[in-house]
Amino acid sequence: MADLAKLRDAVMNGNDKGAVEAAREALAAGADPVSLVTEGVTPAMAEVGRKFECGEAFVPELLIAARATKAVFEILRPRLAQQGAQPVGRVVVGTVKGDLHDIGKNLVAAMLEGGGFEVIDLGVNVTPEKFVETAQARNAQIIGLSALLTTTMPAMKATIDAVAKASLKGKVKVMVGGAPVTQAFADEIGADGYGETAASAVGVARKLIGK
Ligand code: B1M
Repeated sequence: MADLAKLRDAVMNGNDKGAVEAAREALAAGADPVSLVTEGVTPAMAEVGRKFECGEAFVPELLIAARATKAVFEILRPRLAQQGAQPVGRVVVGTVKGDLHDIGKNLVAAMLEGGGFEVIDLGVNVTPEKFVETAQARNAQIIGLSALLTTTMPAMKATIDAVAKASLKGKVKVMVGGAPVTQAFADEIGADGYGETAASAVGVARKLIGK
């Protein structure tokens, strides 16, 4: 049984080299790459977020923890992808226009890859038009939108409207998530699916394409 406490501590302390080393050790000890996400990186980032909200951590701590998370994902991504043989579907993911938060979105992208999806990650601050153009050009079945700010949640509705305007409604399903997003909001804006966590996003995406 791999010890993921070292990974969690390294991510929380923003120690990117230590986090990569702990991740490599856990993988060498036989840990499932998905468990490094669900039991390592995710709870560590949740704790950093909690400390920030209590005034026990500040922006620099958040940024170095995010950097450590990214470093771990560089080595996890290919392993997560390896777990699924044929892609079950293709998803375009990104953080919506005006929003620069990408930690949750990166976790979702990695979990989807681990769940067998081919993921096209457009990054942050993505316009509705860019989501639609990419989904069309790459023949994706799902667009996955992440938002962390209440002020950027309307960009989710704008993206759903852009999908409809391009006559893709029903052909390309839109799935939404992020801390301020709820099932009720997803229903209100006409999203096809809502994922509360990165782990649950995989099941939602599979359901959307009938897999
Ligand atoms: Co910002 N920030 N931030 N921030 N930040 C929040 C979101 C905030 C709640 C903090 C607070 O004030 N309490 C607040 C928003 C308030 C609101 O809108 N009501 C806030 C603010 C105000 C801001 C700025 C405006 C601050 C400023 O400049 N004055 C600014 C905005 C910049 C911008 O985007 N334009 C800003 C900036 C930043 C940093 C750059 C410093 C940094 C981001 C670094 C980065 O992402 N690279 C940052 C951070 C880290 C946070 C907090 C502390 C943590 C967010 C996070 O990464 N959580 C956050 C407070 C908090 O949430 N505790 C806060 C961990 C992550 C794993 O969770 O993203 O929720 P989350 O993802 C989860 C689920 O939501 C779900 O899966 C993930 C894992 O289970 N999920 C999906 C996410 N997307 C999904 C998509 C799906 C399905 C599931 O389907 C497609």
